[in-house]
Amino acid sequence: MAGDEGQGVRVEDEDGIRILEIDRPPVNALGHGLRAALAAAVAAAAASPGVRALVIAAAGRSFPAGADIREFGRPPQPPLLTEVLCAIESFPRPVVAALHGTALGGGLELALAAHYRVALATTRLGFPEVTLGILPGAGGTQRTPRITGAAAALRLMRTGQPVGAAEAEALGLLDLVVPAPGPGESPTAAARRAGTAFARGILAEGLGPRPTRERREGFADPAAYAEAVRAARADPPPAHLPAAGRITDCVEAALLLPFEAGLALERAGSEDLVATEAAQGLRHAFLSERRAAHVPGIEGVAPRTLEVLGVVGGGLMGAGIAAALLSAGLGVVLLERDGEALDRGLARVAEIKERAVARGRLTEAARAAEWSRLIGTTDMEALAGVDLAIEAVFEDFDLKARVFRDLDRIMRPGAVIATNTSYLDVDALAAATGRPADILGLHFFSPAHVMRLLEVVVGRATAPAVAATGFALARRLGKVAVRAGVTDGFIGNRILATWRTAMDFLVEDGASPYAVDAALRDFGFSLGPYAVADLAGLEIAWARRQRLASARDPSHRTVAIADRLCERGWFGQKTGRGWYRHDQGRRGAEDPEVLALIAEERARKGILPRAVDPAEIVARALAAMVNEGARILAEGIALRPSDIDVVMVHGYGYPRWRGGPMRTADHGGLLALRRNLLAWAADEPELWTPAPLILDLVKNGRDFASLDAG
Ligand code: 3H9
Repeated sequence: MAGDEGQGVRVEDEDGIRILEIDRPPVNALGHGLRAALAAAVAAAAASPGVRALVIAAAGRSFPAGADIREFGRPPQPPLLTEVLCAIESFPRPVVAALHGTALGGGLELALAAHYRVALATTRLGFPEVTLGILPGAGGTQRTPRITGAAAALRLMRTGQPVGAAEAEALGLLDLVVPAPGPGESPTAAARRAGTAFARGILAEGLGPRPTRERREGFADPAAYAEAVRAARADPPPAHLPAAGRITDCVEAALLLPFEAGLALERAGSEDLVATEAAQGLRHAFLSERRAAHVPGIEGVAPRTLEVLGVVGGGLMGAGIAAALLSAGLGVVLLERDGEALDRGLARVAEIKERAVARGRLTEAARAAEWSRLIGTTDMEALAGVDLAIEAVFEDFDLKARVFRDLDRIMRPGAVIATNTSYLDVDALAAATGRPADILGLHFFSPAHVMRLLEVVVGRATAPAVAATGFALARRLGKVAVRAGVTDGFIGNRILATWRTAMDFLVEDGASPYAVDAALRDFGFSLGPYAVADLAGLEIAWARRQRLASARDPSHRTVAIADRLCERGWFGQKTGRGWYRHDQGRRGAEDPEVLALIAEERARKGILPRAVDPAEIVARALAAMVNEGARILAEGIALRPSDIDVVMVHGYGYPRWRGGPMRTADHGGLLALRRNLLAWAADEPELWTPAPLILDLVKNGRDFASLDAG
């Protein structure tokens, strides 16, 4: 953006020290305009003989959080970040970087191009590039190991996990860590002050520039260096995620090649990787998650205050929700119908916390603090004072409506009532109360303390502040929230139902459920749909099929195999049998009796099984998801295609590196999708008739991504 030229860097002088303060909200991403401004400011400082030292700091919440991800995949606009950083490194007088917030990716590379680094104790530093399918492309792979050696550099860059300031100091990445400021001073001002004081000290000591490219501490033990590279090579990433391998090559090159040649290798790696399908998909996933947080109509609307929340039902779901709320620092009142059920519910919460302690994710003291915020009760009146109550009782409309009526009677005006239903009509539940504007759906995914997705189901009457409260709660819980409208199954479960129908048709036609799961695992799902069904339990979908049976068009094809399993009491893992046998190990073994039962069903319907190859399984799974996704979009149930992608990645194990089904459809071309749908619709029109939106997009030469922007 040419209009950005010269903007984003504030220049101030203090006793011969020039302070460059980067100011590009929200996270000071190093986009083109900012790079140009920084390059110009550095050049101007170099040409000013009165400037004895340079301090690079940042305004707002953070030192740069990296390159501007939105620019990736477009033609690079000069100056390149790596060029700007080389200019900083060769600055003729000392350069100090003053860090606060999150110095990530290109931001950390900027810090490493400075000669000295100072940080607030609360700063997080890291190279998350690998999570975007790329490598640190502005000298990070060459400068970092010169300071830390190969093992730490590889760990930082291949895992993408950030480290705190103390660890970064121990690795040699920071020269000084200063305490975070008290309430009287902003982190920005504190970091700037620390950086300037450090620069003054350097000048007083007569120290000069210390270019990282000339440092050698990290090369002190070449054998250990080579061993770390060898160990990384012995742990190769999957073929579709090549970034970690290229990072290893670059770190190896740092020791073996001159600095400039190492930079050239890094540059080539960066250019190759940014164009890979994985990098495109991961970038799409990152940006989609952020976009999902922007919901028209509630932007800028203040959420209601949340301090103590009620959870109705201490089953697996309710206990998981309670555990998540406690982790977020909230108070929880857990309600069960009798003492025994309450004991079981509390024991479930305790077990979750016990596992967290055993894994070192929670200290004993923190657990005790969390436990003191939890009240278990069998008296509904105990929910009178909560700010928001989430019902997580059995999936039955009448039961949930009764709970809603009771909550409505007891809870104070202005308090929010939420349902965790997976399928039921949130508008009808709201109508059971006298406060429909205060009702919403909060659809957690199981296990609720682990899964990051939350569908915020906004009903016809839900007030904007109540919807905003759902999003605020998700943020507090560290979850990714997606707005969904009211429909059977909302976004995710409605797509799942269609996708499962398509797979059930294939199984009845000749594929085995195990072949379906294997094909989708090879595509990148962590689990196939039948393994997931066993994990979640088959009974909820069974109840739903029974509920919808009377409304079903009798001319439509139905597959009864899952009903046959349920009739035998095979509900999945919890009963030891489902699609798989679970008596020998967690993963489940293929079950010849299930295959026999499928064969019986085929015979009953006179279906001659046909061969189904993995490519067809994947093509039909994807087409079913995308076709249903397109209908959901047209109905306004999902706001944008990328929201559907977020739901499928975070709630259903869709491979993140592919971005999501709508993106995969764009990638493969909507024309090919339309061709498949039309061909399959000839036999099964109720499932495969293309959604009008897909036909429209194809006709106008557009793709789903073109709808994301709006
Ligand atoms: C890189 O640096 C490559 C280099 O090696 C150089 C190669 C040549 N770009 O997450 P939030 C936006 S790769 C553009 O909600 P939080 C985000 O979209 C990069 N925009 O806040 C959102 O916008 P909006 C390596 C970015 O407090 C807003 O900032 N760096 C970028 O929960 C707030 O974001 C990374 O991978 C960006 N780099 O978390 C770090 N980052 O308000 C990626 C953020 O319009 N970023 N935005 O919706 C993060 O991990 C988190 O955003 C962060 C803040 C921890 C910084």
